Amino acid sequence: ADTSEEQKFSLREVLDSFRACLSENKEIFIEDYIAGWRGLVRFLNSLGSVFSFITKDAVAKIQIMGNHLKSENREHYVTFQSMVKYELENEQVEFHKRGNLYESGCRTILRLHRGLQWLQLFLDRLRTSTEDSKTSVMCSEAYNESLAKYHPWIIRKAAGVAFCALPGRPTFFEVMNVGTPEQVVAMLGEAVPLIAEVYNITEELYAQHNMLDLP
Ligand code: 1Q0
Repeated sequence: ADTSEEQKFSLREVLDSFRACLSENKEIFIEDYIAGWRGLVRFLNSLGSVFSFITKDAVAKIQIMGNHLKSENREHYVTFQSMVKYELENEQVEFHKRGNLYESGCRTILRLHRGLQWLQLFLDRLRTSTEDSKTSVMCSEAYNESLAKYHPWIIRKAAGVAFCALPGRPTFFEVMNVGTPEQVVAMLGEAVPLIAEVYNITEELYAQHNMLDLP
């Protein structure tokens, strides 16, 4: 097959990864979750270099998790649940102050998890939007309800600038590479509850272990 075609983003494959990350007994597979994030980053990068300060941090976190997946401890980094158990038992989680465990899987996933909440809110707005809705407005509303509360002023400011560079809804739908606007909306109708489920399971796991504020 033509490789340029293979590398083309499609929301479908991101959706497939997030679907595959959910196990039957509601555990979350790290490898598929990270694959979902790789697809999202690829999408955002295809929209232009204004977003590279956003993707840079996401890529760094994907890389940290990739290292865990390849490490000698990889047997513990299969699901979020096994990772949490392993890192807690081996004192690999810092609860009060950021120290030298910057590469802890738990704190790293927590950052992506907060990003997933933004995604869920944004995609839901996109799903219910009309032709003349502004992506930048939907994006910043979703951001203000999620990630913004964890970011200092300077990042919020820079994020606001980046949002203004987002393409309009028609272009956005096209780049998603799913089909007609109706097909995009149908796909989003599938994506939103799925992402919400992944988000809710993670949120509950982190809450159980008092890990929602890891530094
Ligand atoms: C389309 C625009 C996407 C905007 C997403 C919100 C971006 C918020 C701005 C994030 C700035 C990141 C700068 C660094 C932040 C870190 O300090 C922070 C904390 O980490 P640490 O190690 O310092 O404690 N990191 C984070 O908060 C991580 C945030 C990750 C969010 C990355 C979101 C990237 C999303 C990409 C997907 C876009 C797909 C759009 C639509 C998809 C349609 C199929």
